[in-house]
Amino acid sequence: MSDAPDLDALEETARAALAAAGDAAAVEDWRVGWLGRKGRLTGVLRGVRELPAERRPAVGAGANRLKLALQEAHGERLAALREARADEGAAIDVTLPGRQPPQGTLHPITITRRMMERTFRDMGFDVVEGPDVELETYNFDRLRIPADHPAREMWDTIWIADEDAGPRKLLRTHTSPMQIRYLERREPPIRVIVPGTCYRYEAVDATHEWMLSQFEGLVIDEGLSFAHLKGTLESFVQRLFGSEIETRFRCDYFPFVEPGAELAIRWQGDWLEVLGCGMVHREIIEQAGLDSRRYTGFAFGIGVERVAMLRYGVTDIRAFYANDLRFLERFRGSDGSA
Ligand code: FA5
Repeated sequence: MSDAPDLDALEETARAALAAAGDAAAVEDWRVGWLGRKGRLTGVLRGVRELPAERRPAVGAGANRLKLALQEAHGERLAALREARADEGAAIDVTLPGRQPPQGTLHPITITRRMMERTFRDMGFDVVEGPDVELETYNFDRLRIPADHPAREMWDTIWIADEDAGPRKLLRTHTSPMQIRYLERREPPIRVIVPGTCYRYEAVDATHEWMLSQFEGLVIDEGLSFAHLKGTLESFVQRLFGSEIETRFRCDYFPFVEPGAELAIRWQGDWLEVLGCGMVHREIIEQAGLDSRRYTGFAFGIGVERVAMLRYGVTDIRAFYANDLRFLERFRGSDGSA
């Protein structure tokens, strides 16, 4: 015949073991060890039937009460552990070192644009921008390039398909349309630059991209001559590349200037054309309602990618827009200051 179990001692042992279970896995082990099919308390309950008949009801009832109490304690322990874990997640350890998110770098063309813009601002130029989607008339006709003019072939054009029969639109092939737009709104003296992206339907090679950036320059005042044009552009180039830089002016043709020229810079033993320029054509000045005997001026269009190639020693223009991070990483730390 078995002795009646000491239920108080059992409860104390079980509760101490439960309090020592530090995580969900340990609590589960405790549950199996005490309340499972082969658990200690289950064994006690099974042993009740071997007790003398007169003791069975009291011990049986006590063991059942203990089972319920331990089941309740088990639930409470699990809830307490869950709460502690949630608190841990919410806590912020302010002593941990900060984490720096990955940082990008400025694109070399953005750096070059900013540097060029700063240089022109220092020389007293205003800065304005114009639309990338342009009307045919500003990009060509009003620059003295009518539809049947052979000079249109100088700019292979990306046209905007438009169902309407309205004026034809295109992606501007150069920033020169802003000469006309600016002259519509402003009176001389004018000294302005227009940075902007241009688009050409042309074959790409080491010095030609189909998408390029230009800086248009327009200066109109009384008494300006080709000497002012040369002086301004040489001064700009020297500020950018130093006074040792070798430059070459040659005659060139653009319908909206007369005379016209190109400026090239010595580059890897060869000449790289960086800009087109000239004295603003008399008709363009008259078209703006100005007296061309009183006002004269000059204009230029500089290729930003070409300037960037020279400045950074880049031998293939296509590298700028190929999105190769190893190339772009080289410009980390540059800030565009001249
Ligand atoms: C023009 O676009 C004229 N609008 C420039 C101008 C303005 C002349 C004002 C007179 C007065 P051109 O097509 O040559 O000209 O381009 C000017 C400059 O842009 C070039 O010297 C070159 O630096 C750059 N450029 C031209 N085409 C490309 C190209 N496909 N890829 C990269 N840069 C180019």
